[in-house]
Amino acid sequence: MKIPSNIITLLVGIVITLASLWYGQNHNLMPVAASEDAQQVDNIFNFMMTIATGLFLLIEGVLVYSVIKFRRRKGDTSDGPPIEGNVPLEILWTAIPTIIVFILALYSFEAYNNMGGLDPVISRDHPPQQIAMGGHEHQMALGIGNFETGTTPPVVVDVKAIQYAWIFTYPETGIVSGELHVPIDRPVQLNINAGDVLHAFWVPQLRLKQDAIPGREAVLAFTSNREGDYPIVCAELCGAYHGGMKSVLHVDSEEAYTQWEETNKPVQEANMGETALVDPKTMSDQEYLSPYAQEMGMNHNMVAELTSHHADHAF
Ligand SMILES: [Cu+2]
Repeated sequence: MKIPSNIITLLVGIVITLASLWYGQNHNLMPVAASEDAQQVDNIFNFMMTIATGLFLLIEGVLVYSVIKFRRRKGDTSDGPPIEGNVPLEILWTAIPTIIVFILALYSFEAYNNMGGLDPVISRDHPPQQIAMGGHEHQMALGIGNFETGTTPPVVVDVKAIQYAWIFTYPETGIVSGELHVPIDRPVQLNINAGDVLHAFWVPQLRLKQDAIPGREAVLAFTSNREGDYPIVCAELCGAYHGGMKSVLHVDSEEAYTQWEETNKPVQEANMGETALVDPKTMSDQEYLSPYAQEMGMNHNMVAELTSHHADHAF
C-alpha cells in the first residue's frame, strides 16, 4: 500500500506540532520564578520556545531528509536538475517569519505594558481597577486616595551602580546597604542610576533586567512572591572586574524585613534625634553636650557652667 504524500506531510506536521507544544512547555530552562510578573515573562519565553522548536524540527527535518533522499548515487557523475527560483515558496517563507515576528512583537508589548513597563510608578500606585471602583476618583486624581482604597505604597529603593558594586539606599529609613532587602508580597520600586559607566541590574529569578545609565534614572517596579536569596548580577560589560559585580536580593518575610530595618537604621536617628544630623564642628560645646547631659541627668545650667569653665581655662 502506498500512502499519498499529502497524508504523510499532514502526519509529519501533526507530530512536529505536538512535539513543539510539549517541549515549549516542558523545557525546564528557566530558574525558579520569584516574582508576580515572572509568569508573564515565562509565557512569552515558552511561546517563543514552541515556535523555535517547530521551526527547528521542520527545517532540520527537511535538510536531513533531503541529504538522504537526494544523495549522490553510485556511477552518477551528472549535476542535479537546474532548479532555480520558486516565487510562491519564497513568498511563503518570507511571510511566515514576518507574521511570527509581528505576533511576538504584539504579545511582548502587551506583557511589557501589563507589567507597568511603560509607566512603572503610576500603574503600580494607581492600578486601573482601583480607580474604577468608584467613590474615590477625585481623591485619586489628587493623589491622596492611596491608603483609603487599600493600595500598598511601594518600598522605594535608590539603586546606584558603580564600578564594581551595587549601592542600595532606602530614602524612607536612611539605610544604605550593599545588598538589597525587600519584603515579600509588597510592591517595590527601584530608582536605578549609574555613577560612572553603563551597568545593568539583573535578577534572573525575578525576570528583572534594567540598564543602569549615568545621568538618567530608570524605574523598575516588581513584587516578589517567594522568600529566598537571589543573585543580583551586572549584565553589562562595565570594566575589568565586571564579572565580580554581584550582590544579593533577599526576599524577606514581613517580620524578617522589619527586623532588618530596625537593626540597620542609621544609629544617630535612634539614639540622638535630629542633633546628630548637624556637623559637630559647627556646634557650640553646649549644643554638642546637651543630649549626653540629658542622658546623665544633668540640666542645662550645669552644662552651661561646665562649658564656660572650660572656655575660661582655655584662654
Ligand atoms: Cu557592571
